[in-house]
This record gives sequence, C-alpha cells and structure tokens, in this order.
Amino acid sequence: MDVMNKPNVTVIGLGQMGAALADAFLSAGHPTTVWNRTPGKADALVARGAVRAATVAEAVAASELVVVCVLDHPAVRELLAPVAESLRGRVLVNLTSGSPEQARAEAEWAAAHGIGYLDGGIMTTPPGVGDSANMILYAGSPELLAAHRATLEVLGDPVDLGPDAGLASLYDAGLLGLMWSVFGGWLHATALAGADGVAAKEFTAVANRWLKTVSWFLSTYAEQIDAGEYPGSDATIDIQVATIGHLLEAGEARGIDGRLPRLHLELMREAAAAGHGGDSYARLVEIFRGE
Ligand code: FVH
Repeated sequence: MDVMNKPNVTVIGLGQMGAALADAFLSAGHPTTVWNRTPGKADALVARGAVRAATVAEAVAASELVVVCVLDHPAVRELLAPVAESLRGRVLVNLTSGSPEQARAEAEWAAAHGIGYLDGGIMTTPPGVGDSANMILYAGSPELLAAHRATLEVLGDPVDLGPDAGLASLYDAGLLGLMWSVFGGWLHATALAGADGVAAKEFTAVANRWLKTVSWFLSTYAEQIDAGEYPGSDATIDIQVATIGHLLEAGEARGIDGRLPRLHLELMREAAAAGHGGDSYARLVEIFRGE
C-alpha cells in the first residue's frame, strides 16, 4: 500500500493485453510491479513508474494481488508452479484465456496451495482496458472479488459470475461466438448494401439501431428458453423461412456469398420439418442442444 492507499499490484505477462492492464493500474496510481519473459517489453511501463521484477518470484513477492495474463493456461502453470509457495496467502487473478475445464483445474491447483483464485475473461481489446463501459468477467470467489473490487475496477466493470471458476471462460467463449455471428451477419449485410453503392458507415448507422431491437428480442426469447415454451406469437419460424428467401435472392442477384443465410435457412427448415414451424425462432436452441 502506498501513501495514496492504493494497494500494490503485480502484473505477470506484458503482451498487448498485459501491458494494457499494467498501464491501467499505473494510471490509477497503483504501485505496479511487472514481469515479462522478454524483459524489454517492460521498458515503457518502467519509464511510467512501474517496478521491474527480475524474476517471477520477485514479482509475486511484491503484491498481495497478482494478475497474470499470458498466452495460455499451460504457460501460466509453467510460470507459477515453481513459485507456488510464494503465492500462498496471496490472490491470483488469472486473466489468461482458456477453457472452463482449464480454469477449474487452475482453481483446484490454487486451492491446494492455499492461493486465493479468481479467473477472468476480458471482454474488450487492449485499447478498451480501463473503460468502465467494458466488462471484465470474474468467477471463482465472490468474497475475493468483493475484497479487491476497488482495485480491479480500474481495468473495467467487474462482473461477478459466482463461485464456479469455470464460468468466466464459458461466458467468454459463448460471447465471442455471439460476436463472430454478429460480425458475420453484419459483414454479409454490408456487402449486400455495398453492392448497390451504400457505404459501410451509412449502412452501419442503421444496423446499430437495429441491434438494439435485436437485443430486445434476445431478452424476450431468453424467457421462452428458460420456460421451455416457444410461442410464435411475435413471428413464426415459417414466416422467417419465407422472409430469408428475400435475403438469398437479393444476395444471388448481386453475386454475394450466400453460405451464411443458407445455414440459417437450413436450421429453420430442420425445426419446421420437426413440426415447429409455428413456434418462435427461440425453438432453434433445441437444435443446438442436439435435442
Ligand atoms: N489481445 C486481445 O484483445 C485479447 C482480449 C481478450 C483476452 N485475450 C487473452 O489475453 C492473453 C494474452 O493475450 P495478448 O493479446 O497479450 O497476447 P500477446 O501480445 O501475444 O502476449 C502473449 C504474452 O504471453 C507471454 N508468454 C507466452 N508464452 C509464454 C511462456 N511459455 N512463458 C512465459 N510467458 C509466455 C508472452 O511473453 P513474451 O513472448 O513477450 O516473452 C507475452 O507476454 C491471451 O490468453 C489472450 O487470449 C487477449
């Protein structure tokens, strides 16, 4: 703790993301110790006031809160297993991406060594770190998150997913899947509009408003999914099978690749063929579940 009462923080891993995390802690006035396998990547942070640790052990010893953000979970284990005893009694915040299974294994390893553990998912890219509009997902110990919330808030808005350490990775993977689906739909639509001379910026201004309506659809359909009932009282799968035909035709007429809308059509037809054409689009969740 320094004179400004900001707790010390250690950041291990100074790739694009780790450097942004350390930078955010420094900007908020936290005494920040850094370590990276390639030491030169710490230079700019040291010039801004960070303390360079010569070893991982030195980095761990400098702070109660130790943030690690490296390539993957095997790299985390490789770095931290030799310093497990030094980590005992400290709090390890692992912001490295991985699978839910890897996160749970890391939490078990930490518990076996008396290390407090929070697993995290950073829901932004490095330039978005430090902006409270962006979420950082945490799972593993609501008590530890509450105790260190003021420090972790510096990185982005902390979202508590509860005690199952695997959930931050699970949400992260699912949310990235959602992002890629949105990117795909948007790029397909932008190519379609662009074929008639509409600039991407012009189309995207309207698309962004549409996404707010789509977000409202999601909330409505989430209730249906939790209830296991999919009343087609707003729009049926049958009507959407007919509607997507317009998208396919417009795309074909303009030479636009139709693989993405054809996949949607295939899923809708499968639901309709199973007798669910009168249901809402949310019924497709059962296809994804393999039901
Ligand atoms: N960049 C992003 O937008 C995403 C956003 C969401 C979260 N991801 C995850 O963050 C982890 C780090 O990603 P990154 O973007 O910082 O990646 P790089 O810039 O490539 O830096 C990688 C760092 O990992 C170090 N490293 C790799 N292997 C080892 C190892 N065996 N032992 C020690 N350190 C290792 C590497 O060190 P060096 O190459 O500089 O010596 C970098 O510090 C990642 O899980 C993303 O999925 C980022």
